[in-house]
This record gives sequence, structure tokens and C-alpha cells, in this order.
Amino acid sequence: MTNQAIAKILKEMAGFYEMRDVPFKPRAYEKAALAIEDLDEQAEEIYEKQGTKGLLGIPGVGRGIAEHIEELLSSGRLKKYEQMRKKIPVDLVELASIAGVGPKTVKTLYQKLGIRTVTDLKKAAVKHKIRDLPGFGDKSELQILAGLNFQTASSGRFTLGRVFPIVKDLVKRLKSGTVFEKLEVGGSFRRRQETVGDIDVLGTSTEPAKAMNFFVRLKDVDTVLEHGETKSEIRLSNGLQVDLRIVKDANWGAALQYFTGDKAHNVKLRKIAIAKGYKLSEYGLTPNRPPSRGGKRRGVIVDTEEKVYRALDMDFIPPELRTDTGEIEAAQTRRLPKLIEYGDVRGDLQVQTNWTDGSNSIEELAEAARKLGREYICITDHTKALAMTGGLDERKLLRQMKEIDKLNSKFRIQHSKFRILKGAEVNILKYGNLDIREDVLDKLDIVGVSIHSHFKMSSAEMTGRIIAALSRPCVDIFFHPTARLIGRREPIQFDFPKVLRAAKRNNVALEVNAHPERLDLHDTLIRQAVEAGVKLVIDTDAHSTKDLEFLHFGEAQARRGWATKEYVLNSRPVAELLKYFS
Ligand code: DGT
Ligand code: CA
Ligand code: CA
Ligand code: ZN
Repeated sequence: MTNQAIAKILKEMAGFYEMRDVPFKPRAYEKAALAIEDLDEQAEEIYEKQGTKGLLGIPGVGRGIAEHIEELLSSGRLKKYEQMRKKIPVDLVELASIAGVGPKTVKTLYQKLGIRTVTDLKKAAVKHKIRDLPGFGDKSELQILAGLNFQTASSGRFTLGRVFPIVKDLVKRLKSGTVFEKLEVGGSFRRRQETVGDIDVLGTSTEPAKAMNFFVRLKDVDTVLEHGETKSEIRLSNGLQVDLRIVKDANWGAALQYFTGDKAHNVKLRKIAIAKGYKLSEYGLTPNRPPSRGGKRRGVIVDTEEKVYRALDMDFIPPELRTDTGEIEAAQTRRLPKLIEYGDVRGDLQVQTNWTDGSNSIEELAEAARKLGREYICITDHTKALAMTGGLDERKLLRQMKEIDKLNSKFRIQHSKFRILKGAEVNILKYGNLDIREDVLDKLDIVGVSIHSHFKMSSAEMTGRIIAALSRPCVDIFFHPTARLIGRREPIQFDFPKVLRAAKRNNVALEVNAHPERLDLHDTLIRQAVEAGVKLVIDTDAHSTKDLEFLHFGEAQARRGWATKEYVLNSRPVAELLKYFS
């Protein structure tokens, strides 16, 4: 049984406990499920090697949940879960993934209307059966309908954050089979698009038949859609489709370029090739004129992608830029920017702790960040208007600053240069004022502001609200500026160029939030910010030590937005960063 399958069952159990108002358990099961999804190794392997003790080593997995996992791994079933599902037999995870629907709603919908699936829900909502339920109304019915539409619009696609660990694991397993010489993932995944439709794997092998057999027999394959010598397609049990193509070594560059795309980029490259007398395809680069009599049509050897671009008289184009939005012209005129590199960011400027809704202490987060090679982190707990997270008031913020001073002196004693910065994620209230007093904010190293309420306003009002906040002298960073949640919440509406001008005027940096559910700013807006000369920061918005690893998603997004290192403030050493913000 795969990690995904175990996690899904634990998530459903969390939901069932929530329906029954059992305290603590929902959060505990949810946390364990997330930890299992995040594992680099299969829980099954951990269990085979180390038994129960290994399972207990997974963060958030205690005795009870470890026993559940054991039962699942040894018998493929879990009695407790089956009992719960028998009482309320619904597609809980699918239903609860719709905005405006939680486990309790699912329970009511099942008991009153017999709704078990997303399709049932759609039918009921369209027939206006939901608004008359007790505790519901026009507004909640509309919200559910909007949530359903939103889901259909992005349906069938996976977020990059969700597929990343799956692909990492898949590549590891494919490589361990030693049936491939080269192996690379192309497509939207390699371009680091925020959602991906399917995974395109490319390989070379001296024994293609054996390699293909190995691929279609991977453990978590649900369906083999196609099984050939050069091309196979599988669907994994989590629903993700994976295509594998085996190509000739001499064609590697052309094939990798072709299957990385995107389509518009490829179409334009092919036109350029034709104008230069070539035919460019996944099979290589060949002269376009017919071969002389008796001779063979000889192609250019393009065993690397670099050679494809070089043959077409242009600079190499990084995969993240391949969208046909000016990158080809820039490469032809040698004007591509030198993009920020993975690993360039030195410190993480948005981190939440267990002072509010994070799950780790300041010290644990600092240690984890240091282990990941970061030079500094800024602690930015929520502030008081966000009451559900236990947001800090002035008094608690001052206390936290003292605690950070203590921890910093500890690092100094250990002769470590690592620094914890004092910050906060301050709420921008409805009319643009902040929910923490200025004299306290002045004591922080970095003040980040963000919108967590009143998401729906006219664009004009929202623009005014944001500009009012960014104009406060103490404000340094505008966190997750559009407040979107991929597939769950639409971005807030405001006049972006106007906000860019305000940010520039006030020396406020805009955040590229690396959290894979946010990626906010996203690529096109980053590009506009860079063009307007507005500085950026890349942060994880971590709520646990594990989340600190999200940083590369933000770096990828910044690359997609044509950002260079000099635009990203937290690629600078801490002293320079603080000088900039002071
Ligand atoms: P996805 O899977 O929807 O997230 O997006 P991609 O870009 O991974 O698209 P996919 O999987 O359909 O195809 C992989 C790559 O193959 C694509 O990025 C470019 C190339 N490709 C696919 N169809 C065509 C086509 O009709 N013409 C050209 N020139 N290239 C294509
Ligand atoms: Ca794809
Ligand atoms: Ca594909
Ligand atoms: Zn939070």
C-alpha cells in the first residue's frame, strides 16, 4: 500500500472524527496524513525494515496511528475505518476538497439529501436543494456552486507541490532498476508550472523492452494504458498519469527539448528551424532538402539540448522560461536575463511558530533552517486580528522578541553566524490600517503585511486598502500579495500596476510565496514586478520544519518570472538585507 493511499485513509478518519466532534483527533490524524505524504521513503519499506519502531519515527505518528498503519500494511484493511465509513459512506476527501465544504457539511448533506459523491452534490446544488437545509442558505449554496465550478476548471490537474514528492520517488525507483542510462522528467513538471496534467519521462536504454517491462510493473501502477517498445503510459493509483518514452542516445537533446515544451515554444522553434533549412522534431534536427541520390539524409547530432538551441543560433533557454512569451526573441538577441539559481536564497523571511498556528518552536525551526543551509530566518507569527490562529498582540510580540534575543545569543556562543530575525505577519485590516501599534512594529527587524480577511471588495477599494498599508513607513514586505490558494481561492482583485508603483515608492518588497498551495506572486505578476523595478523576497510561509523545504518552489516561480538574483533581497547576506530594510 502506497503512502498516498495510507494518507487518504487517515485524512478521511480525521474527517469522520471531526463530524463527531471528537476533540484533538481530527488534527492529529490530519497531521500524520500530511507527514506520510511527505515521506521520502515508502511507509511500507520503513515498516519492513524497522517494524513499529520505524513507523513511530514518522513525525506525528503515535501508538494509535502506528497500529492503524500496521493493520493496513499487513491486511490491506482497517476495521476502524471501515466501521466509520459504513455509517457515512461518502467520498469524504473529494467532497471536503471543495471550497465551502467541510466534514460537518458532508455529514449534513449525506443525512438530509443522501449526497455521497461530488456528482451528487453538483446535482443537488443545481436543483437548489441545498439552500433550504437548516444552517444553509442562498449564500452557502452559491459558495458551493462556485467551489464546484472552480474544481471542474482545474480538474484533472495536480499541483506541482503534490506531484513533486511523487515524481521524486518515481525517478528514484526507476533509476534503482538500472535499466536506464539516462532518465529525465520533461513536460510541465520540468518547466515547474504550478499545475501539471501528466508526467512525461524520457529515458535511454540498451534494453528498451526490459526497461518498459520494469516501468509498467512498478508497484503503484493502477492501469497500464499503453505498453510499447518506445512509448508506454501508466496511471498510478493516485490518479496521476505517467508517460515514458525511450529514445536513441544520439537524439537525446532533440527529444528532451521536444518533450519539455511547451507546445507554443516548440511550434515557434520549428518555424525558425524551417527558415534555416532544417526540420526539427523529437527525432532530431535534419536538413530539409532531399538527400542526394543514393545518399542518406544525415542529421545534425543533437545529443544535448544546448546543441539544439545553438544550431538555431540562439542562447540556451532554461526550461522554466519556455512559454513563447518573448524568451525565444531574447535568446536570439542574446538578451536573456541571468536568472536566479536554485540555492541562491540565503534566508527565509516568512516562518510561523507554535506561538500561533505553526507546529514547531522558534528554536526547532531555526535549527532545521540551519541544517538546510539557510543563513537566517525571520519569525513572522500572525497578529491578533487573526484570532483563529491565536495571533499575537503587542504584549506577546514584545515577549517573543526577548525570546529571539536569547536564542540569537545562544547561536553566537556556538560560534554560528546563523541569525533569527524578529518579524510579524501583520494583518491589513479592512480600511488599510494594521492590527499592531506602530511603536511595537518599529522594534521588529522586518514587518510583513498581508490580507487575511475581506477578500471580496471592489478592485478600487482593494487597491486603496493595499496602498494605504504599503505607505506606512514601518512596512517592509507585502506577503502573498494576491492571497490566492491554488484550486481553492481566487486571487483578490486590485490594480496591480498601481500597487507596484506604491511598492516602489515606499521601498516595499513583494513576496514570492513558495508554499505550493500559494505560489503568490506567480510568474506573470513577478515578471511585471521585475519590469517595474520592484524588489522581491522568496519565502516558504512554513508552519512546520518540513515546510522549510518549499523554498525551491519559490525559486522556480521567480525563474518563471524572469527574476535575476539582484532583484531578490533575501539572496543577500543578512547584514545587507537589514541595511536595505532599515
Ligand atoms: P501538461 O501535461 O498538460 O501539464 O502540459 P505539458 O506541457 O507537459 O504537455 P503534454 O504532456 O501534453 O506534452 C509534453 C510536451 O510534448 C509538451 O510540453 C510539448 C510536446 N508536445 C505535445 N504535443 C505537441 C504538439 O502537438 N506539437 C509540438 N510541437 N509539441 C507537442
Ligand atoms: Ca505533461
Ligand atoms: Ca504527456
Ligand atoms: Zn499561518
